[in-house]
Amino acid sequence: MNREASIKRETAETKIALTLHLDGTGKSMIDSGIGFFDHMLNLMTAHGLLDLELRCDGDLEVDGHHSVEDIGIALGDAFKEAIGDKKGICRYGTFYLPMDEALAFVTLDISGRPFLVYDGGEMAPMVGGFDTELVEEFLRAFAVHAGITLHVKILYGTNTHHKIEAIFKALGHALRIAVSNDPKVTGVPSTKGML
Ligand SMILES: [Mn+2]
Repeated sequence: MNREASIKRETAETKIALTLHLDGTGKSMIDSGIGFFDHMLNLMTAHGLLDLELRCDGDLEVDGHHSVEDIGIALGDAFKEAIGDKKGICRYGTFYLPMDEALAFVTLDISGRPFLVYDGGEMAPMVGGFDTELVEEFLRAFAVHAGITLHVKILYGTNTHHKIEAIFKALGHALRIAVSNDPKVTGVPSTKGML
């Protein structure tokens, strides 16, 4: 089974085209229009061993909000399509990731029940041209559209670049674990028989 999906999404605010492979090697070609966000998506795909091609032409003359949120939506839609019937997957993924002085915790469930719990703590308002409030907007859009339960917490740290980087790397690792195949799981990993 080829676990991949391509999404084209166009609104008055953003035009997005992306292709996601869940069983990749961590290759990416990403142009979101926001340098710091490209850096974060690159890290997520590299650490998640996903392959991601993504281009977004968004209304950055307004700010980065529409682009970041809509990329979350499109990436979530692609994930949901690519994961398919969820047979044989580990389903849960949990990871602690240190980045120098910062520590991020991410745990997720490919549950079909979209939910985000986010506690990023205090952050500087901007990193480069990226508004740090958009971390939560991206994660919520991704979790809702992917159909996953996602909990993200920064336990401690001081540098905002490090904190956000730790979140995206941890998310990559948690996804990598959750989507991987467990040879002992033959069907859908739920007592209900579906996710
Ligand atoms: Mn960095």
